[in-house]
Amino acid sequence: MRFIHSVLFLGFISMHLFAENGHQLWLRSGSGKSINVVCNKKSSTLNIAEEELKSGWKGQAGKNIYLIIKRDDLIKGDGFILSDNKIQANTDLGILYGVYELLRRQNVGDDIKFDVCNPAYEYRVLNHWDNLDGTIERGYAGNSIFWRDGEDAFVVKEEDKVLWQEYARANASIGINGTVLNNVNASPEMLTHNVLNRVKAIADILRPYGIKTYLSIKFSSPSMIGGLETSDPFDSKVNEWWNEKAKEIYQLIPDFGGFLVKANSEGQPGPQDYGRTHADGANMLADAVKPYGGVIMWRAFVYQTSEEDRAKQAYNEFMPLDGQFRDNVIIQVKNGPIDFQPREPFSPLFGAMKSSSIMPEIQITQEYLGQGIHLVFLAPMWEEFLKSDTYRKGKGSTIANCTDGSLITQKYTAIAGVSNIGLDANWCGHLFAQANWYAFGRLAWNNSLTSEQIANEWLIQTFKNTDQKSAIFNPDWELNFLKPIKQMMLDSREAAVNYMMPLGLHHIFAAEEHYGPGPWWAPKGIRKDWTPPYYHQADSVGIGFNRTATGSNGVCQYSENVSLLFSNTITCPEMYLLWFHHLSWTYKMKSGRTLWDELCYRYDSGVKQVRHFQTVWDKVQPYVDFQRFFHVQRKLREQSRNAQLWKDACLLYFQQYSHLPIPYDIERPVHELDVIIKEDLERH
Ligand code: BDP
Repeated sequence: MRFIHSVLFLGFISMHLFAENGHQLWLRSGSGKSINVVCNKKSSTLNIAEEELKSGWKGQAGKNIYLIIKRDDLIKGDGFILSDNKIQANTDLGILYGVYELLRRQNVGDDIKFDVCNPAYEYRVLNHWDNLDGTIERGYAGNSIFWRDGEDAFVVKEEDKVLWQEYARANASIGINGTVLNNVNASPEMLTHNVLNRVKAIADILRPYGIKTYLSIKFSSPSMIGGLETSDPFDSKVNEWWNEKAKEIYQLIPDFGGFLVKANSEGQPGPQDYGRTHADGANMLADAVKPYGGVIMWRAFVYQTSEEDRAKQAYNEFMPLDGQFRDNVIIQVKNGPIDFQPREPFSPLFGAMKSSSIMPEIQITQEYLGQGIHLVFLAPMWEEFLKSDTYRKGKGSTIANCTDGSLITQKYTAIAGVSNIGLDANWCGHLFAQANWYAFGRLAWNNSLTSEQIANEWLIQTFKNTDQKSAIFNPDWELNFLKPIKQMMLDSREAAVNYMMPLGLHHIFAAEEHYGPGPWWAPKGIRKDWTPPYYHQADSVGIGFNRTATGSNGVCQYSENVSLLFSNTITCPEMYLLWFHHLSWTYKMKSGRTLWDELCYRYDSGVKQVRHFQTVWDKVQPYVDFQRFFHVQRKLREQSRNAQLWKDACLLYFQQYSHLPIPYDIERPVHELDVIIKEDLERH
């Protein structure tokens, strides 16, 4: 009876907390106290800085705050020096970033003391995979905020501008300073007049917030829309076409960032179609944007043949070209050698290319991590990646150090994140997916932040009630909300790895939608390296992809220390074991269990973790408004059902090869393998 009573009581409280749809993101801190802002310059960016301070100030009422543009050698790029009553920067944008940092510290309760804050990467760029018809490739939060189909496709409406401004503000508040407005699988139409005019309209709104616009281009644009017979980078007319196109764009958008290019990858055209190299193609474009200060972000996501281990191909293609790229080309490399899997070791290109600027590309949208349904906080994955040691210059040559200019000088330092933003009221589909957008920006600014710090900041800004009147509903908020929910976020990525593909398994999804389990999925006629059996290699002996010297020898692409580490089953971290080794079902794991048993326990623990997240979330109901509470509750229920399906599907499927029992202290599968497969085939 008491229990029912308290459930009703908790329900009652949360119904009365103000409903929120999540649109305000982490910027919902409410009104501030009075403040006196003194600034030695005027500009639209500085106006924003001043307004933000005036509306969000949480410090002492009536205080004087000085915004000072004055060069200081301690400040790099758009960095700033923060102190109790002063923000100093070399640029207007530095001041704006300083203001956001000051307000964040006030909201989060961090110290505001003398601090020099410089960005880790100079270019901190979102990649939108948005199509001109408004759909988004791998988007799980509604249609594009930039593009739409129909008669009004190119009309710039008031509501568009409002949204773009909110978007710009959110990005600036976490230090993002660039955005690629369209899909890497680019339409040639992107470079036509109407579209470029709309790009200009977007750029005009983003500019005061310090966000530059970039476009993905189709390499064959000269022949597709320019009326030329070829798009060969060695053809002078083709060069001329790109030069003219660059001129046209820069006339509209003087601070245009440059082009992002996916070439000779997954069927996209590229220089190799004309017998030229990636460097030839990239250099032609680099020359076109060079006079205006533009850059080319050239993607290394290539795997042309299905004969060679896919994990080796980017390295094989790009290493011989090292040193041949113009200095305004940046090679954009996905974190792992395959494709944004729940867990991958780092791509061997990091720390290997010696004479090219290299930038990491990470995926914010959760294509392979439960999409808009699963609660998966990605900062731990990115932290793991950034801290991976390449041994490029001995121990401690982390990816972070190798890419941010601190260990190796690069002409440009940059990082890209594939966006998870769409027209959904809460921007990201899942409320907690906002934390991934937030984490990307924060890590791009400071790549040594911990996941714990980021989760802490995000949770306080997103959920804490700053409204005095609701303070009554916040007793022990830190203990009862912040602590358990932060822990849930920090555990969520490992949970997903556990119930999807533990111990180094990868790419065992059903079909191309990359959502549910499909270790069996291998339709006739499809490229082998698009099918899960290619990756898990399960047979009567064991499971895993042998990338050691006795297999594809993918390990040899890493530096010697790393290669030795991964090659040896004893030293290879268990999280990568089946990525590098094909091992027998009875192989002894560090836990003392057999590989088969360990696999079963991992899948089972993943399911248990999600079930636990449900309880954790239900318990915080008194601290969350009903709209956001029920939104997350429903998503977690679906995630639980999915996790169970992953476990059952994978264990029952692999059991056909291992012929071993699922340990008896593990809960039995509740689905039938034949039914799962049948339903899967019907769907795809
Ligand atoms: C894969 C996606 C595909 C993208 C491709 C890419 O499945 O939709 O076009 O990456 O990054 O992850 O180019």
